[in-house]
Amino acid sequence: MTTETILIIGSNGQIGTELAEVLRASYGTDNVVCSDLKKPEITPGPFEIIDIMDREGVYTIIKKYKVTQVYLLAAMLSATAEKNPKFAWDLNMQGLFNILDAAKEGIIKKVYWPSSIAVFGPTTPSVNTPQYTIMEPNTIYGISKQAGERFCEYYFQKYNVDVRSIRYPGLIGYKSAPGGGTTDYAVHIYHEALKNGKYTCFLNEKTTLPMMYMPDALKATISLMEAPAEKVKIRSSYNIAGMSFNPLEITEAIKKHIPNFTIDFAPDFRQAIADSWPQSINDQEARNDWGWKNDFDLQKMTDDMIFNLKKINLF
Ligand code: NAD
Ligand code: AKB
Repeated sequence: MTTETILIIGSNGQIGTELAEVLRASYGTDNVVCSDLKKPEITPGPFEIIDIMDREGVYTIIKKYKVTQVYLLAAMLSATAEKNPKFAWDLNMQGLFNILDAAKEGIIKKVYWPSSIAVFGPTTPSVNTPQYTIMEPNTIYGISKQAGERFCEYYFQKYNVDVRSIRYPGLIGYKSAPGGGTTDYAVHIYHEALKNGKYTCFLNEKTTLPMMYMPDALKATISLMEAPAEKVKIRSSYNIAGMSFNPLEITEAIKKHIPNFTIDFAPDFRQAIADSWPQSINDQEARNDWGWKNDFDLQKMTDDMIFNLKKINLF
């Protein structure tokens, strides 16, 4: 029987919706408490309204459930953050401090906090980007993630806080909607392909970005959290890679199922964000340290996305 009680903060979002399912399947429904700013219509297990900015409120819920691990997913993503940089910085940083401090004070044992490929910037080598390299992000989201990584490592070194983190690429899944990122097109494209047979992409055709199918991201997250502490050698955040593609390549993969599917392009402000990010990621450290290995490439993900979206939405 598990002795862990897990709190997911930001559980209504793209990752949280799916992470709650897999954590509950493995740790038991009642041992995983979900939380967000609003209560969703369906709550298959314990749910609490939490504003991550409200330190007292967060501590009250942690104590109420005797929480041992927190997965902190509440944040503002790259595209939305550019529209409200000050608020994004406050949310992304204060939220992290509230949880790192709870761990420092010993009221929780383990923290998961996701970083992003957005920590890299235009001066980073963009192909096969290594774990350790130049990092000069020029988006507020990337700046907050880079600062967050530095604080995670600092709290580990100074206060022995067991914090673990992954630099996710753009995540793609069929169970939940993306929440305001630059890579969101790679989810929308499947829905539009099935609904309308065409899609207008907000990035140009040559924009190659690192991406990952949600089952791989969930597998990585849980493997890292369950790895023995001595195997987690990086306490800032780990590079992980799944696949890399541009809008034309995902179009070709979709056309294997929907031959008449067409795409056109109307790049907007998100193009500059995408242009500042790497095209592909080197994840050797994650593979060596805790055995990370992806399962999905572009075509395998596309086959699964289309199969499941058809099943769910009856397109
Ligand atoms: P999302 O925007 O879909 O979900 C975030 C959730 O946080 C939302 O449900 C929102 O209501 C909640 N939230 C916002 N403000 C809050 C507050 N003050 N208190 C409590 N909850 C609040 O985001 P996501 O895609 O699920 O991402 C989760 C984390 O993973 C973020 O840190 C994000 O930066 C990171 N990440 C995501 C991706 C991706 O492609 N989805 C890639 C890299 C990193
Ligand atoms: C975004 O586009 O903001 C996210 C990310 C890669 O961090 N999907």
